[in-house]
Amino acid sequence: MKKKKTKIYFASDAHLGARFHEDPLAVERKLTRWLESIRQEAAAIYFLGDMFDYWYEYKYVVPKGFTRFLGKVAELSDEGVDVHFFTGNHDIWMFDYLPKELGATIHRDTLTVDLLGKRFFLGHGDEVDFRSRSFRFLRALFRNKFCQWLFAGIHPRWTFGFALGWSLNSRKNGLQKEYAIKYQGEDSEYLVLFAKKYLKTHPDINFFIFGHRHILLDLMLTRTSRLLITGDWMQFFSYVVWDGERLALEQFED
Ligand SMILES: [Mn+2]
Repeated sequence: MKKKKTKIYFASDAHLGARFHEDPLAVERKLTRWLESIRQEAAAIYFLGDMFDYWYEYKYVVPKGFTRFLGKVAELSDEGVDVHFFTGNHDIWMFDYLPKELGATIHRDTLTVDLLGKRFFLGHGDEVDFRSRSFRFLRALFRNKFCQWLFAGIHPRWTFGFALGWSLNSRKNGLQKEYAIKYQGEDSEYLVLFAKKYLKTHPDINFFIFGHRHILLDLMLTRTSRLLITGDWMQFFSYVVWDGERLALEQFED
C-alpha cells in the first residue's frame, strides 16, 4: 500500500562538491538513498543551507556535478513533495535554476512558518550570527546584488578554483569555525542564545531548527519550545523529521 505523504524533513550541510570529502560520490549516493527512503512519506523537505560547498550559477551555466542529488530531488518534487532550499554561507548564489528546474523555493533569510499545527523558526544559522565584524562584512558583501553582478563577470575558471580552494584551506586550518568547534554549551552557543532572546519577543515559536554548526543538538528551551541543530551530511548523515506529533533528530542508516 502506498504510504501517505505526511512528514516534513529538514537536513543541511552536505557540502557537496567539497574537496575535503574523501569520497564525494559516496556522500552524494548516501544522500540520494536517504531521499529515496523518505520519498513515500515526505510532504515537504527543507534543506537548511550549505547542501553545496560552492554554488554559483550564471545566466546560462550552472556548476558541474550533483546529478544524482538533483535528479532525486526533481523526482520527489515531480511527485508533489514541497522542496525548499535555504542558502547557506557556502551556497549563497542560488538564483532561478533550482526553482525552475526542481520547482524548489529558495529562502535567503530565516523563515517563520506553521507546519502541521506548530510554529517553526528556520534558518541556516549564519544569518543570526552577529559576533564577528569581518564575518558580517563578508556576508553583506556576498549578498549584495551589485557585487554578485561584478563577480558573475569574472570567468568561472578563476572563481571556482578559488572558492573551492578557499573552502578546503579554511577547513585544513580550522578557520572555518562551523566545522571545527564543538557544542559550546547552553550559555555560550550563539544559536541557543539567539533562540532564548528571540523567544522573549516571540513566545509562540515551538521549534527553532538550524544547520551550519555541524553538531547534533536537541535542546528544550521552555515547556513549549525546542531548538534543534541538524548535524550534517559529512560526519552524522542526520536529519530532523516532523510528523505533527513528534519532532525527532535522526541519523540515516542504510
Ligand atoms: Mn554553513
